[in-house]
Amino acid sequence: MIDGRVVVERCDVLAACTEEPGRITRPFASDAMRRAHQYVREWMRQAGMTVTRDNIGNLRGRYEGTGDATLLLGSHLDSVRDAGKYDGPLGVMVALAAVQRLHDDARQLPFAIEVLAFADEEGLRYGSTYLGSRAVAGTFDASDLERTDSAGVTMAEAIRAFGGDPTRISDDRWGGDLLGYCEVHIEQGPVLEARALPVGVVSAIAGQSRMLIELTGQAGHAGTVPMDRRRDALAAAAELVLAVEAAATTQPGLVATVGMLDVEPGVANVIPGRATLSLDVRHPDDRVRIEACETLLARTRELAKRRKLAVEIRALSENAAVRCEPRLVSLLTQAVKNSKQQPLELTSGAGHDAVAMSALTGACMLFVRCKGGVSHNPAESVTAADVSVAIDVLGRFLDLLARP
Ligand code: HGY
Ligand code: MN
Ligand code: MN
Repeated sequence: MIDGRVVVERCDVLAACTEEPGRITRPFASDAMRRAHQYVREWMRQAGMTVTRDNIGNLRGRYEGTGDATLLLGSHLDSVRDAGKYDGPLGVMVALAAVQRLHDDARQLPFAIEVLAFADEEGLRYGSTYLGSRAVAGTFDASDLERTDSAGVTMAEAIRAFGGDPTRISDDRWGGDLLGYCEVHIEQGPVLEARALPVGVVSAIAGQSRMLIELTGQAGHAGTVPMDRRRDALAAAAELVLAVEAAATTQPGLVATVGMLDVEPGVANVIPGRATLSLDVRHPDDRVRIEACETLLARTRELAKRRKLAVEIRALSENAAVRCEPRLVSLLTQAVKNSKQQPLELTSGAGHDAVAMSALTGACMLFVRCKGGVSHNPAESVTAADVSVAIDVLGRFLDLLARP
């Protein structure tokens, strides 16, 4: 019977599908993604599924049932740069394992199951989030097709090169009767480990705002421009980074991060003329998040004015907080109990495809303990035993949904 050990082995296989040898980097519509699809396509086939790939580049495995409705399972196959093995792929592999068990037992449920291996949750290549799940949910923003990657390739060109038709993304929208969406994902936080629990049920997902801030001063000679005559973009960015950290530490539940900082011209003996930084702000309460963003942007404009710099702010993505569907949450909690595990409900600070899918249908999530809560880091780690629990819980969730 397929178990956590096989799932962990499969995540190892997918980890080798990378654009950067020596570390895991699997962007949207990349050759690495194409290689990952070859493995997942075969594992879907072994689980008795028919496999299709839609225009945006989601891989979809369908396991027929005796009724017309469909339950959607899944997670994403893309990664951040220098990622861990499990953020995304674990959810797809656990879903496939639950279907494999049905297939091995020649069982059909009174509903079909479709496992969605999403094309892009992280936004690494184009800065946009949830491309795959938005296409399925019917909320894909066609203007994103004009976004260009670091090599100047538009999203439309990347989709076409990957075998999709960018003019027909709307065909990817789900049409038909749905029971809901369930996503298994590593917790990416410390709670389950602290409570010594293998799995947890997600009650809500924090909202997030992501933007780019460009500060423009004046490049100059590091040896000749007096300190009081400089318009140093990096010094301004440094002040802003510390202001972001200070603002987040004063507000419970708020997290704010500057994850990317690009300096031009980036030469030791030149005063930086331009600094571009990313800003990621999150909170379970949208009002708090929006207010925090307003405060931080006002602070940005104030320091830019004081330092005689120009400032340009570009929104990258904005996602409201999402409450998981109460009926599915209670079924998933019952499945945890039926699995002889202690149930725990927790919120997610990380965003997930469940955010986008909640626009289409009721969504729920099962978290799996990960070592030290570490994620977006090659040290990401799970145990096969915990993954076996997750497969068992998901199977019991299916059984509960199948009850008349
Ligand atoms: O950033 C996030 O929350 C997710 O990992 N994309
Ligand atoms: Mn993820
Ligand atoms: Mn992630």
